[in-house]
Amino acid sequence: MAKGTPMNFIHLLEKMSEPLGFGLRGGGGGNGDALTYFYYKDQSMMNQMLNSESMRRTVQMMQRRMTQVKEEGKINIDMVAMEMPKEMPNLRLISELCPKSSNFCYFQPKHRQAFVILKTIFESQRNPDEVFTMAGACRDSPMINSQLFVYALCSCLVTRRDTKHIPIPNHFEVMPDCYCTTDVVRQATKMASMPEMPNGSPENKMPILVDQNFVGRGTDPEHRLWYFREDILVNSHHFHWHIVFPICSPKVEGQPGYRDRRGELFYYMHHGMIARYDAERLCNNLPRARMFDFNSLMLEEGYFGKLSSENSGMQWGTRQAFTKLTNVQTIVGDGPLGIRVEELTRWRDRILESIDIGYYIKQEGNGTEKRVKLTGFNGIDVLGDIVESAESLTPHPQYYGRIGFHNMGHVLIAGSHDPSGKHREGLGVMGDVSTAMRDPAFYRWHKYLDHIFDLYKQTLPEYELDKGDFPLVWKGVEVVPQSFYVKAEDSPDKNMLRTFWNTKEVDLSRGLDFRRTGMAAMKKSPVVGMFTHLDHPRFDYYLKIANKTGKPTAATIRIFMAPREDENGDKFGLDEQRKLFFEMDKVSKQLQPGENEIRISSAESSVTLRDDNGSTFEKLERLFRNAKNQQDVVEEGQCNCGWPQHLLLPRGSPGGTPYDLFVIVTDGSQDKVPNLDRKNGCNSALSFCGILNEKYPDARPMGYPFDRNPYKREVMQPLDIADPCAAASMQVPVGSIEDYVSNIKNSAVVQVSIRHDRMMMKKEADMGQQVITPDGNCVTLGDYYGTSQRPGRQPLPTQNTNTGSQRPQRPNVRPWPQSPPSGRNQWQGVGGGARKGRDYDPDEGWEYLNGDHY
Ligand code: CUO
Repeated sequence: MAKGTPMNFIHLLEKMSEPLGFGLRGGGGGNGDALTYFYYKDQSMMNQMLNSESMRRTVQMMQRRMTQVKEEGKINIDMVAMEMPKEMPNLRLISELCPKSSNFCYFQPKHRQAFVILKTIFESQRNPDEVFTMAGACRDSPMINSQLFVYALCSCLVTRRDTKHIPIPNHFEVMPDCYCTTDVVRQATKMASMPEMPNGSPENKMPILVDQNFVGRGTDPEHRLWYFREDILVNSHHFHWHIVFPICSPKVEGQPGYRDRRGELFYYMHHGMIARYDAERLCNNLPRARMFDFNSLMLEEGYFGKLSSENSGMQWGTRQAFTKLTNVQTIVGDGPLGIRVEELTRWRDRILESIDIGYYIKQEGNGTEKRVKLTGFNGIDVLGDIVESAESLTPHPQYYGRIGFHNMGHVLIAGSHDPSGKHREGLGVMGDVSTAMRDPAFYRWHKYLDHIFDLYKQTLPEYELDKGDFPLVWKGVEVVPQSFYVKAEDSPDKNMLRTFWNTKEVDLSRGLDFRRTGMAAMKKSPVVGMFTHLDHPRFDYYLKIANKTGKPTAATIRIFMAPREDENGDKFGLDEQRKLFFEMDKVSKQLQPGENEIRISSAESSVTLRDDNGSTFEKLERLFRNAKNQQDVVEEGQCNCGWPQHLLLPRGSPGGTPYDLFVIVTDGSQDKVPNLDRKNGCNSALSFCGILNEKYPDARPMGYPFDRNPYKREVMQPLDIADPCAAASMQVPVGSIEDYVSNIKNSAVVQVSIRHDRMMMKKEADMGQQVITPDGNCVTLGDYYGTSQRPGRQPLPTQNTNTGSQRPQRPNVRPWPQSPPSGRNQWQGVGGGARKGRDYDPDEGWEYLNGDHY
């Protein structure tokens, strides 16, 4: 029987820190579904996989028990035998490069080498069954780091043509320890070890509150952005993107894993993150992010993530504010590294020089070098590879850096808190793609990279109205004046959008190592975490497009948004604002002659995940169980790539923040990419993720038209101050977005207001929901957030004094049992009361700290 099934592959990604033989996997597909138990087919394999006698005994005990349970028919169990591959490679080198218990760092050169080797081993198998057998043997091997295994297997699955249809589960379910603070992980482990209450008891499903706000206090203004930086889906999107577009992608078209316009997409996807972050900062009364300063080398913001790695057992490194970047000599567990700031600076200078002279240096196969023009359509793609990047992609590893300029910045920042390794501290969160976006330093570093890309873009000619590269005006097609607007589903008003807080529940039990044995191994209910996140009601864009060409024609509708006002409340000039425009949607439409009424739903945005919960284990298991054929599974392929739908809009502010919403309609026949198979795979988040193993589905430069300077127009300028009559016509860039669209009839702009609703949760009922705090208390959500009187309605106090907080007391706090009950009504607890010393007001970044008002 085939073993390389989608279901078996995703089971390999469950409970990564325990061997396969320790327990059951799966069971999310519905009542009566089979759970899966993987067992070693023979003793010699077990001996190779498990180097401890106690582990072997545990596995033997579990195997006997599972066989017995299956025979008794109490639980439906699929028994899958694990075999050694016919040719098992020597994994020692991988183990030396990335020891099993170290904290895997995607950007660290040695770890990356280990990643490439392991991924290549998986990719070189002949069919999915062989990949599964090899992956099964590597997964439990004492040589293989489990974080590394997840990266290598996921990246292989999306690369191989015969496995690319297999959807990858959410990384926050695979590795919850990268997304949940240590106290949450500890509480989840406690709850998992308790037997279940009788069927149907609500206690079984009571979620643990995952309070991302916990990472800092409102006394730090940067903490206002916690909901963006700590968002689980933002971080898992970042992980997934880097898995689909790994550093080791081949550069030759046609090779497995080749990614069309990969370097450009690196620029564009990260540019979108930075633009969104700046939009978020401005509406939180914070200045736009400043780029990393190569003169001072200072990281002005600190970061204390409170994350620990299950695999290494270490805390992720933390960093004090005003830490200066310095050479990273060694990383605990990985030996000497010797990464030098001076090299980073040298590579930076070479990149900037290449941009200035318009040529880059390419190393030929025979070791010679040549200068190649860095211009035109492909220039940004090459530059993206140079900036990011690694040996396989960069045109000259020695000249631009074997490690990659961008990657080296990540490692230097991740190691900046203990650069000599004398404190034996683990790497900081900047070392991994699933955690990097939590750190404010990420935005400084990527803002610098974005600046480099923009310097290059400024060397290119502007898009002109009706000539040159990709002219802006599409003759015969117009957006009908005043027809463009946006409207939320719950609002009668046009161009008024709203954001609020919402919660999302995530199954933590698939990823954490609960070591369930005995009865607890049969536990059915998941251990659920509840995250708070920004959200908005769905909205639609409306516009009318007049097609005066007299025939049906294909069009692309491109929608962007940007903050309208700067830090001082002044309206942005287009020269600055163009860098802040972030893509909201890109849609292909067939226009009929005459007037076409268009309505576009925000729920199907080209930048967001199609399903905002991503590919949960449970959802995938249900999909695989119910799939009649492979095509049903194919539909889900790559759907985990994409910006979270719930963060499509910036937060706005309680009084409303103005944004400019821009649309341009371009000629679909010129946007079309030849030989593109759009039917293949999941068409979600095309703008940021493309189509797996296909051409990028847009012929224009990414970010068009705001990736280049605005077009110029003719104005009369005085030539001589002494003679005001002496004037001449001069070309100057258009100054505002309104001026910009005034000459492009196939475009329009409207002003939109985004109001942030202080109401805590989308549904009042949510505020009454019982949750368990990470320190083990059972409370209602309303009590936890201090709004118990009228859930979700009562504004939080706006001032506080040292003599007494106005914040409502938290009634009804009762301890969650810390020990298993001996009978149904004998739950007992020793909880220590609700958390003290912090309160929750995400609106203004205020925090009420033991009576002190910030
Ligand atoms: Cu995505 Cu620096 O590339 O993190």
